[in-house]
Amino acid sequence: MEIRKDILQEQNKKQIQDLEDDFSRVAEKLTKKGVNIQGLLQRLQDFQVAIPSWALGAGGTRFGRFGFYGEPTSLEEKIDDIGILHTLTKTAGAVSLHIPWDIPNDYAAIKEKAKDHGIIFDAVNSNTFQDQSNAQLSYRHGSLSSMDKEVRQMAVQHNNDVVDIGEKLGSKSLTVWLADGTNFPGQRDFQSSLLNTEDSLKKIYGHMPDDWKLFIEYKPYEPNFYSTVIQDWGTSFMLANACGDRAYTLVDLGHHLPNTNIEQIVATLMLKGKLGGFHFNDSKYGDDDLTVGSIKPYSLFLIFNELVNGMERNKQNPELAWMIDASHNIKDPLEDLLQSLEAIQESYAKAMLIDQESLSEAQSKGDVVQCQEILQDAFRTDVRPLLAKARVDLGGAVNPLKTYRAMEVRNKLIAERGKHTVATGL
Ligand code: PSV
Ligand code: MN
Ligand code: MN
Repeated sequence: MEIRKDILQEQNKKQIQDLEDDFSRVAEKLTKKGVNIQGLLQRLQDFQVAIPSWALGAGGTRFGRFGFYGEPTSLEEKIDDIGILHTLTKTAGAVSLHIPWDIPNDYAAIKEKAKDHGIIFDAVNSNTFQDQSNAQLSYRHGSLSSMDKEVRQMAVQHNNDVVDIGEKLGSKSLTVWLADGTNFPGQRDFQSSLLNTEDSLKKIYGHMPDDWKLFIEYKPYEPNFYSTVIQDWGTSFMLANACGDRAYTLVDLGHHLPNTNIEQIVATLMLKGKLGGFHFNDSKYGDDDLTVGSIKPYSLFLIFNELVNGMERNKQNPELAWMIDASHNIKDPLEDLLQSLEAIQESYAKAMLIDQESLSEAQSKGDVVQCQEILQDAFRTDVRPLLAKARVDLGGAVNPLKTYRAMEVRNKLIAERGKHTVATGL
């Protein structure tokens, strides 16, 4: 299934006049406020978000899985799905693979396919939260943190293998998310678990090529419910520092206890030059992995404010690896990802509209009311015509979701792949 450019343009034609009208209105208003519209469009066009291979099928819950129809069953088909997203949005130009789910059969062919779609290979993810069918040992009692040296060695070796696979594809980073932890007090010694983890991560870091980065993800709970070895940003930060300059903390929006001030964590990590990766999703309670911006759009905007600010101010922080980390069992996964991509760009655009100069002035005067006015003025701006303009200028769709539906993409995928296909993933 391919999005034909001529059909896309046909769809665009029906909506282009409305877009031009809406765009001129916002652009005129913002220009009067001193916004550089061309610069803003350029930044939107440059912003590429990796799609995780596991988000292309319907995700499971702890209680079961309702598959979605026409899911991709091979890495090739997953890349094709991302190709669909990228053609429509022009902002999904990367894929993040999860090994062993996505081991390529033919490296040259898969690279060629990705290239054809304009997709690069972003961070590769390792998996030590499941036992593989041919495994000699089990991760039941932990992986990189295990008390058993041989289990730790197996987990380190797996991560090294993932790096080698990523290397062949042109990836430049490894993301480690550890499920290691305990369900009951007294189950394991905290200090030994942490020391073992540090030691294992250092070994993996040592195996990475010199131009690679290591991203260390944290999460307070789940799958373990009493303790998690890398439970918070402080632990991740500490481990990253222990590994070296090219090790960073990765913030996943869903990996915080309710009401955590994520924007402040972002600011602190960027100040220290240690924020390396970012996983977008939304949640009400925990690691819900819901559509970006569907529950707390204002929080996302405040987080983006710190990200934009940090990208400007903290040159000590590297360029970030952006990824959507979501997975559903209800929506069409591609429609969901289109919604997430739009929400990300929307928040990014709004954050770029914040009048930072006036904000600092109001802050220095202690004018709290004005500070809030400045933030909310940006947040309340309807930036959707700017996003549409940015992608249309690159050949994307005026309205990706509308076009996806008008083209009956899912039905075509079902016709090609069959109805009851199941993608590998979470
Ligand atoms: C598990 O919480 C998780 O959602 C992490 O966020 C990882 O990034 C992802 O799975 C893939 O391993
Ligand atoms: Mn994640
Ligand atoms: Mn997660």
